[in-house]
Amino acid sequence: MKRLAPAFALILASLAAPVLAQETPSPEGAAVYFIGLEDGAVVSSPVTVRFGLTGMGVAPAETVVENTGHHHLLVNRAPFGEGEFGAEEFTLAIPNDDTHRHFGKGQTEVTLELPPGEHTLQMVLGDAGHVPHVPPVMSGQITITVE
Ligand SMILES: [Cu+2]
Repeated sequence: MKRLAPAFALILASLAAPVLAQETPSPEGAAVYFIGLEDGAVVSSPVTVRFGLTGMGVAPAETVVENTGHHHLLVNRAPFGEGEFGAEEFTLAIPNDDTHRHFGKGQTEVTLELPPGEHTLQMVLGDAGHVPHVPPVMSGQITITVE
């Protein structure tokens, strides 16, 4: 019986652990970035936005493979984590609307028609279920001006 004790303790410990939502970890150093588009850039519409990713791979939505994700582009909203839902949005599926564009087929660029004026852009990588990784892999928000 003595030899079974440690295993039994382990089972008890796992039963006592709280049930946590599944988180998708990101590896250290993973980053997304805009390729060839800098904060303050003055551009003309349509604007081609290219998504850079280092330290991870791109996989389509619903594809569960370690250290992968798909791109999301946030257009004209508060910086991620500072909007309506605050920091809670780091734990939620990214909404799917004009402000939150999903590239669930694994696309790495998009061409946007934008009216003249200032626009903000931010990239956030999402896991198979469109939830940001832990820690989140996202760019800073940039502001571009469309002439
Ligand atoms: Cu998505």
